[in-house]
Amino acid sequence: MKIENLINELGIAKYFDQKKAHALFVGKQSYQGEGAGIEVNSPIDNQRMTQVASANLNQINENLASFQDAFQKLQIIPAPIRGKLVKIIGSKVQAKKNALARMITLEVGKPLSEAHGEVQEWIDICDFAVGLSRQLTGLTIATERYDHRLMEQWHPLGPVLVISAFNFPLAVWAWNAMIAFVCGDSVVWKPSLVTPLCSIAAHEIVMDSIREINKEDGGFPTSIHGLFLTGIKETKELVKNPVFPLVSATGSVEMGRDVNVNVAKRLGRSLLELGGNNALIISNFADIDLAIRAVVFSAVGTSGQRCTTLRRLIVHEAVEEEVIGRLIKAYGTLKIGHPLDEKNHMGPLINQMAYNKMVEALHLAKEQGGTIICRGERIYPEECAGGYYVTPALVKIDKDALIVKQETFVPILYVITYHDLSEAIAINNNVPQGLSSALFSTNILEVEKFMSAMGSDCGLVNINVGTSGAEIGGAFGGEKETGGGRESGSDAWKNYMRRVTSTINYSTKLPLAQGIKFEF
Ligand code: UN1
Repeated sequence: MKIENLINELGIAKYFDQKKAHALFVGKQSYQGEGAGIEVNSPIDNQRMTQVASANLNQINENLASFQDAFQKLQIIPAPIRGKLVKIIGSKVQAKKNALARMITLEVGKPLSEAHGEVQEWIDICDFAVGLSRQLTGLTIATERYDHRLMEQWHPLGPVLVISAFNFPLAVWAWNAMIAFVCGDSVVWKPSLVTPLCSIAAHEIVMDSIREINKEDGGFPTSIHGLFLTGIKETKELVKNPVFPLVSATGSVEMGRDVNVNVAKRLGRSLLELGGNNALIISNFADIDLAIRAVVFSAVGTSGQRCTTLRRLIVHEAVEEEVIGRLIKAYGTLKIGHPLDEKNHMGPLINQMAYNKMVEALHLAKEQGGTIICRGERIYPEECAGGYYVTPALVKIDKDALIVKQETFVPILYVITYHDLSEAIAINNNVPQGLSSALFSTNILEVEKFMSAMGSDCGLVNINVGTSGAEIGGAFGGEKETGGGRESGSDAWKNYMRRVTSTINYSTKLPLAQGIKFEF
């Protein structure tokens, strides 16, 4: 498939038709990048697809005021009308689903079926946000004073900076941006520079949708959305800028720590979705068939490059032999190769650096006493030899090995044995991260224990379901080094608004709270 055809189909060729590609998108205005050029290589074969430019800090700073202006206009548009915009976005995404999925596969290397799933997440969050646009409700609270009313209102917050990672180039931004729009916020997006084409395509869909809604409802400034293809240094400066009351960032713990410190210094709000080091427990009461299916998808889906990827399998000693035997068999049937070929289960790693990390982690695991059950080695599928394809690794290791506490963003699954459920829960919790967790068991006592306050300490707790593949309707995120943020469904929208507590006196007296007397 030719990248040019896909660029045309997504209507973004105009951003590449000059000597330098566009890198700064401020609503319908866009500017050529004055910063360094960025090669866009496909992980499929490591071949260059195109080149884009990056925006430098001067040109970024010159344009920031637009998002503040756009926010002022957006916040007075009624929320259900803001919802109409998101409804149009959802229908345009649906119409371009195939092209968007292909672009994800080309830029990230994930299998086409998973890429379709990612676009579906964008469509789903649009549906969710449209419904939400009529449900941004606040409480009315009983007041202690006569003839008073006490209530909460939720108002738009301001321009939101969204920083997203390479592995979900559309979905994670969409969780943020679609909700932010119905909440009345403008959005500035700094995507991973590994996936610039997906982000330009997404920006274009937002612009087309604004054009369309303005034909009937009018008043939507295009600068409610901006896209900055820019580097780490520039992003660090953006994070410090008080023009963004909220910074929502997805990526490594190291990046999140930096964002957190710099946003906290100016007393802004940050929403962090960082590393996971997710475990799945297979109890002696588990339906093993079901468990094996969940384990394989959770461990090797997206080549182990989801924050929800299963990295630690905690197996009861009574079923350990059976589980390992069946996993070896299942791993042996996996097809690894070109991600556009729908018979393949697994595509490449994102780049050489990821491959190097895999080699290093396997080396350390061995050094720390691990036994390699499935080797995890580089293979060279036909037609895509330059890409970094690997077979997934399975390593039996002690629960206290240091490597098990780290998130390595590749398909390595550590297998740990346990004796009783309390021990398994302790192992589940004994890592710095706290995103996703799962228990396979048909024993209600075990299930309830795992879900209780004394159970898993993660943000996502699954029973007889793998660690990855969360639906958008729930709040997504985790505890500890995962960062504590919650995105997408449930009441995550509250992050994107400011809460006002209002007290109204409809009497002719002025009673003071707490019964205080103050007469003069
Ligand atoms: C991520 O890897 O950052 O739950 C997000 C899942 C997907 C999203 C993962 N819905 O695996």
